[in-house]
Amino acid sequence: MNTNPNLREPITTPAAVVERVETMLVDLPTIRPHKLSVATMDGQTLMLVKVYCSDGVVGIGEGTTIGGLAYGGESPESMKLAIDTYFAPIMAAQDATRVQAMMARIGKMIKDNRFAKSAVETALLDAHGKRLGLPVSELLGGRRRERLPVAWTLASGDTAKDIAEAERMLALRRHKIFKLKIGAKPLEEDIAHVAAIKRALSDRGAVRVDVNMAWSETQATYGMSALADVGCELVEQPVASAAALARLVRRFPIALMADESLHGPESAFDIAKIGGADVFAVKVEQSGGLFNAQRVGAIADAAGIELYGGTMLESAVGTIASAHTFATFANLQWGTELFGPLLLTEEILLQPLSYRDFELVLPDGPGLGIELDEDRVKYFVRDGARKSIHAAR
Ligand code: MUC
Ligand code: MG
Repeated sequence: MNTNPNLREPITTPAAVVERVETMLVDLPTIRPHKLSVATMDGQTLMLVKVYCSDGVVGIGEGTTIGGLAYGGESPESMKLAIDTYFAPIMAAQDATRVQAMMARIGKMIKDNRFAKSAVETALLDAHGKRLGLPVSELLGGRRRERLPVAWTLASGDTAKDIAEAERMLALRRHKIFKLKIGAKPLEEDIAHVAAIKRALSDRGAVRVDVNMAWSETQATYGMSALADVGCELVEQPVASAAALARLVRRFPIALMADESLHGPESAFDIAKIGGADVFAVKVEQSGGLFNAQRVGAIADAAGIELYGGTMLESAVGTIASAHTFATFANLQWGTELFGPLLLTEEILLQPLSYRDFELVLPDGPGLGIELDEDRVKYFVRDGARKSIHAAR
C-alpha cells in the first residue's frame, strides 16, 4: 500500500468536469485567392470546438488546415469526426482543471491527430484560464512579450498585385516582413518574381519565400543561390525531406527554415540532432498543441536553432492561441506570421484582434482573452443560417 501522502490520488472531487464537447465547421471566404504550391484557397474552413464544463465555464479552440487535405493528413471535417466520435467520450466527466493530465489521457487512447488535439487542448486551456482569471500565456509559464511582429504573405499569383499589396501593408503600418509563396511556377519565373518585389520594396520590407516542398534538391541548390543573390533573407521548406534540408543548410548565404518537416517534439529533436535547419517555423497545430509547441521551441533553443511563429492560417481563435504560446518563447528571432484573421473577409469576434505598428497585441483577459460573435458564427456555420437564407431566395 502506498503510504506516502504526496503520492496519493486526490480524494477531493474535481472543481469542474467536462460535461459536453461541441464541434462545428465554419466556412469563411478569403479576401482574395491565396495561391500556394499545394493549393489555391478561396476560403477557409474552421473547425471550432467548445468544451462545456460543470462549473459553467466554456472553453473554445480551433483546428484548421490549408486546402482541406492538401497540406497534411487531417482536414476540418476529419477533426470534427474524430472529436465527436473519439475525443468527447474520453473527456466526458473527467477533471477539466487538469489540462495536461487530460491531454495525456487522450494521447494514450488516440494516436496522431495532432491538429484535433491542439484544438481540444486550446479549449481546455481557455476554460481553465477563464476559471482562474488568468490569460493562457500565464498558464503556459508566463508571457515574455506583449506584442508579436507579424509577417504578411503575398500570394495573389501576380507580381504587380503583390507589390501593390505590400505597399498597402507598409502604408497601414501593418506588416514590413513579406513571405512570398513560390514553387508552382518554373524556377526562373519565381526568382524573377522575388527579385522584382525585393527591388520595389528595397530596405523598406524584408522578403522571404515559402516553397512548400515543391522543389527537387537540385532545383533547391540553384534556387537558394539565386534567391540569396536577389536579396531574399530566408527560404522555408524548399524540399520535402528532412535529409535534403540538412544537405542544403548553410551552403548558401540565406537562412533555411523547416516547416512541413516539423511534426512535434520528436521530429524537432531529429532535425536538431543533425543540425538540419537554421530556423524552425513552429506551428501550434502541427506540433500537436500549445505545450508541444513550447517543447519544440525548447529543443530549438538547446540546439542553437532560431525560432519563428508559424500559422496554419487559423481564424482569430487559433491565431490567438498561437500568440499566447509564442509570447512565452525565450527566443523568437524571426517574429511570427500570425495574420490568419486578416486573410478572411469576416470578423467572428465581438472585439477584433489588435494589429498595429507591425505587431499583434496580446489580449490581457482571462483564457484566450477573446469572445466569439455567436450570431456571426451561427450565420457562417456549415448548413447554418447563411445556407437557409440563400436557399429561401
Ligand atoms: C505555410 O506553409 O507556412 C503560412 C502562411 C501562409 O500564407 O501559408 C501558411 C502555410
Ligand atoms: Mg510554410
